[in-house]
Amino acid sequence: MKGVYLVTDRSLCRNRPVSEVVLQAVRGGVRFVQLREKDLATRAFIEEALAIRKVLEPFAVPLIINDRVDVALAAGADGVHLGQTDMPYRTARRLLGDKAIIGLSVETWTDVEEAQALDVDYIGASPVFATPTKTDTQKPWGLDGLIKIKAATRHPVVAIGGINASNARAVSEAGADCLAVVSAICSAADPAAAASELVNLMKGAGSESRGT
Ligand code: TZP
Ligand code: MG
Repeated sequence: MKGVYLVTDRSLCRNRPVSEVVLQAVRGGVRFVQLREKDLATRAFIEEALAIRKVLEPFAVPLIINDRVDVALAAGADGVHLGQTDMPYRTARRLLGDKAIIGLSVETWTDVEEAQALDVDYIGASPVFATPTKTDTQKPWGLDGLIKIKAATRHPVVAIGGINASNARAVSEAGADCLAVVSAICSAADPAAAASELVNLMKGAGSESRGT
């Protein structure tokens, strides 16, 4: 896993449909999309997931569903992202199969250690920085925490929380394989441009043209 990872939040999309923001984001180079819906009824969530899946298909960008294994199955999504109080990883794997992408949030050092025994596809270091987008979090990892996680884990690391163009490079250099963002893309006037800026800020991206 490598690249910019969009996590959606309809309330931050400035009255634009989530599908429109997702389309712009993948045009700008986003490589993974997680549909995160905390308030939608199950049926509406499935319908939304099917619509986003259609948007992503031509780009071969995987659709990952936040929390809900049932919605992922019903919509034929590519995987799920699980928090520490969601369905246990092994149960989700059994239900979704070997090919599914399953990510797991790590909020404490114990979470990082326990994830070593699980064949998750990535761990989500959450949050890297404090963010108004999600306030019910544990203590932010900071760049130091991220470096420590990267050194200890056998899994790809997806960093999330307070990431934007001003810190993307530093987060990437601290070892994040993916930069996961909500507001930096969802709330941007031009989500494609915002995505493309983040892509270019990732370690190794465009290094020749920047002369670094
Ligand atoms: N999980 C940890 S922080 C966060 C989530 C879903 C929100 C990140 O939002 P933003 O706007 O990119 O800081
Ligand atoms: Mg969750």
